[in-house]
Amino acid sequence: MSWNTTSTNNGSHTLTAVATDILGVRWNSAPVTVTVSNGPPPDTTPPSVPTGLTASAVSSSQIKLSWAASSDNVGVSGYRVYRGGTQIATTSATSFTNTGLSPSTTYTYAVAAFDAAGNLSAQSSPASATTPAAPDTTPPSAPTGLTASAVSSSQINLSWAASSDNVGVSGYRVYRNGTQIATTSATSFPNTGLSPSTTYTYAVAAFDAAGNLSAQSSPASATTPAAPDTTPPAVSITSPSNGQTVSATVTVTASASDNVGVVGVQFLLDDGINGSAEATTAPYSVSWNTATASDGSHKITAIARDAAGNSTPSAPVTVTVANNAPAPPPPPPAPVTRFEDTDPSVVYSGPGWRSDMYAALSNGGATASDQAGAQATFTFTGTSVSWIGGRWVEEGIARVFLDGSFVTEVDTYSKTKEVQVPLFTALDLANTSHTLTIEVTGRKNVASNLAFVLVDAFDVPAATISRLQDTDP
Ligand SMILES: [Ca+2]
Ligand SMILES: [Ca+2]
Ligand SMILES: [Ca+2]
Ligand SMILES: [Ca+2]
Repeated sequence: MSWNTTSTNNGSHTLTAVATDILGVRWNSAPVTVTVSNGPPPDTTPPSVPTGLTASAVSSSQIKLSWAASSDNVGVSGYRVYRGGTQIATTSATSFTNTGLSPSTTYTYAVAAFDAAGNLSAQSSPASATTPAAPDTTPPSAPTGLTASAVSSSQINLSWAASSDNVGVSGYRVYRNGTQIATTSATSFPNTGLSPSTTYTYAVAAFDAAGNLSAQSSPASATTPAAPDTTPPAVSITSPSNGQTVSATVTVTASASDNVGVVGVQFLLDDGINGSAEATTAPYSVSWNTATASDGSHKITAIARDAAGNSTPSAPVTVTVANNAPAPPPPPPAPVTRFEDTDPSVVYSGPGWRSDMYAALSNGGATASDQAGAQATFTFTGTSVSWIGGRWVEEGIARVFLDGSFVTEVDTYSKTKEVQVPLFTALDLANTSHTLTIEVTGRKNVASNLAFVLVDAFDVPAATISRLQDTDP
């Protein structure tokens, strides 16, 4: 017969064979002692399902898992790790680090426990984690096309072409003469506060969010221009001098200087109405025909300007223009001797002479005639003589003779009454005896009512000698 010892407890057992004969008599054999020794009963119970699974990304390529230990009737041998439903590892620990992952990717894990008999638990609840993006270690491309241009004496503007980057350009560092002076997110930069007439050299480099910095661009240089000129020239007139009397054509000259350079000097007469052409080279001078100005006091001003348009007027110089000979001073009034119409030196001939008496006349009276041919002849000694008469609406035309020679006619008509008027004067006579004859013509202006000619007096200035000659006696 066959004996399955596994149905018997391990240990010592006595085996006895019993025979029964035909008569039913039992005959026992001598006992045999055996020891049953079988292993424990086979384990068919799987471990408990793992719980508490957590997944956390520790880098862009690693996720760490951990979970609570399972239990088992005999003992947990280990755990299977699944990713996306596929076993990727076994471990006896309750944690696992999954390496070699892709960045920015979500992974889902589960674990199951197994025992030594190969019993496998169900999979745990899943846990997921996402790897972070891979760190950026690639710098942007170096900027190209850098240009620098001076826009003023204190500012240079930079611009360049944008760099590229595997992730993205965050900004640019700007270097001047090798030293970083700024960062900017733009592709241009105005560098202000510079010194005039100075050359500056620039470069730029791009950086990304991870702090990777590109190589510097090729350098670009620019030179600031000189500072603008805001200082006007200084100018003064050197000729003519203040107070000088000028005539004909004179040269007007100015001295001018400037921090940069005098472009030209213009001269203005008086209020600048008459400006000269501009003198553009030193000595700054123009020719001035003073006859184009009136005689008398004039003011000359010079205005100097520089290339930047700054200008200054000089202090004015006042000159006296004198092109016309001054009028000779009037001779001192010579004493005049008046001879009345009644003086014996006056001889009347011809018709019609009569006296007119009223206060406005010289010495209160005059002698008049309206008859043609009537003459009054005055004899005197002197170098000049004046016939003193009157004009009115009753007065006519006289003829005047000097030393017997006809000189002129005198119309003594006037719409208003004028008395003691010099009606005729003879000058520059030889200083000898002369006659002055007044002849009544009987004719008259058509406007006049009558033809009277009035003889009121004669004036004879004393002879004057203006200049003594060495030939004079
Ligand atoms: Ca088990
Ligand atoms: Ca990068
Ligand atoms: Ca200047
Ligand atoms: Ca008189």
